[in-house]
Amino acid sequence: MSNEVVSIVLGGGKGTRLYPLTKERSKPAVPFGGKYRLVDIPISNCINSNFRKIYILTQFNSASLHMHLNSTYQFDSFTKGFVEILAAEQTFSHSDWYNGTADAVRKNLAHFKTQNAKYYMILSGDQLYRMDLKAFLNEHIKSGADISIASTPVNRHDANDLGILKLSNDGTIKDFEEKPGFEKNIDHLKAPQELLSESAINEEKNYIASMGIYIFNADAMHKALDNDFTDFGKEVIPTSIKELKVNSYIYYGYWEDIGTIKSFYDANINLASPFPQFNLYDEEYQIYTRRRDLAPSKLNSCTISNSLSTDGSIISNAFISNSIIGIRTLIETGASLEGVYCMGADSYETMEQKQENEKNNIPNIGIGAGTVIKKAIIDANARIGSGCRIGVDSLDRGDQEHENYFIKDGIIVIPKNAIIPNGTCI
Ligand code: ADQ
Ligand code: ADP
Repeated sequence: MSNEVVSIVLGGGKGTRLYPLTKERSKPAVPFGGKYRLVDIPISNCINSNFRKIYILTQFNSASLHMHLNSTYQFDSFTKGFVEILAAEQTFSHSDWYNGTADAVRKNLAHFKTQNAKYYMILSGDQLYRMDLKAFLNEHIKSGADISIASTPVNRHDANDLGILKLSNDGTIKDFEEKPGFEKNIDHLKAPQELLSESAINEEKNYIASMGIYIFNADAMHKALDNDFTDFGKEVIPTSIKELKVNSYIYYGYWEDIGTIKSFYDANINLASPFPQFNLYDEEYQIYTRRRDLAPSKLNSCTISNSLSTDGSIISNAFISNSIIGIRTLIETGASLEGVYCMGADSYETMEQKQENEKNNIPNIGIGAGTVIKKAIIDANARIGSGCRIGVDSLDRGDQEHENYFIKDGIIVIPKNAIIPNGTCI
């Protein structure tokens, strides 16, 4: 059965919501959890469910995405698995970008058809969850539906920017409203109580929202895209509900959209809390990533609480709380980090490079001595000088864009390769 499924990960539109993290890389390649990349989450869900024919649709194919996927996901020659990037800019017949999710899938149908799949599993590239996709497929087959939508109970507030399903008592979808907003009365979309779990009822999660994860029978997909619809949520799903049998599969586990700077930051920092909502330590259902063979982290006289420190870091005399220290992060003596996601570095600088930096008055890659940082994302290879104060003194946390830093939703983002001179205050 596993070979009959082609999984398609929607790897991002223009990447504006996660900008500037997507400034120099495609969204699936954005580092997550100190050592992973966003794309590792949907791919791990597929692999753990034994679905190994995986395509990643992305607007542009960054070198780091390519390297990451090539060096991480190699299946042995006895399985028919692959992870392949289909980037908009690379196709021969279409040089333009994908105009939405449905357009992205349609433009690649020729590739998918070569697999003779019976089912297409469409996954979103910016969500944090751990789901048994095989159970989802089994339910889809059992229901006899043409299309199944994975869904989850949400409250009225969260219903605002999600696709809301109106279910009949047998779980069939009768109506669908994409992102109803706050103002509209959507009482008529409330789920039948008998379909909801007790905890959902107690938490007033009365609406069933689409998780943007779909299973299509192959012929239903070909039919549903035989038009010029550009988007699944806005057009394909609402139309299919009228013409095909569309079912809902209700999932009750943790599921979070991490497609904005705020949700991305919160989800990362939450991983470091004592009882995180998403467990990275589940060996049965692990999240895979590139095996790097880096040296252990070296922690010299540090005070560290509620934080994750990943491989290859060297941290001296630092105070770190509620933070994630990504691979190869170098933190100099006396630095203090609170609520910081530090993505780390692609490589260590040599002695010669450091001497050259000094000559040119450029800080080394990492965090300089005595620097204090609060509530920030420090992207890869950033050079933060010594004695800087970032997010400590300034009260203005309104959205801003500067050459070397951005503020979005109150979170300071230092972009990849940025240079922050000694003594800078942000
Ligand atoms: P959104 O997540 O807002 O809502 P969309 O912007 O279409 O929908 O994104 C879905 C996924 O596709 C994301 O991972 C996104 O990055 C990616 N994507 C967007 N445009 C793309 C493109 N041109 N090429 C490739 N990938 C692209 C959807 C549904 C809602 C549902 C929510 C759940 O429409 O009904 O409730 O997901 O998060
Ligand atoms: P990152 O997670 O930032 O990509 P990696 O640990 O994967 O870092 O790789 C570190 C560096 O090694 C990358 O910047 C890249 O230049 C290089 N690298 C990784 N994989 C390959 C590869 N397959 N071929 C060539 N260079 C690679």
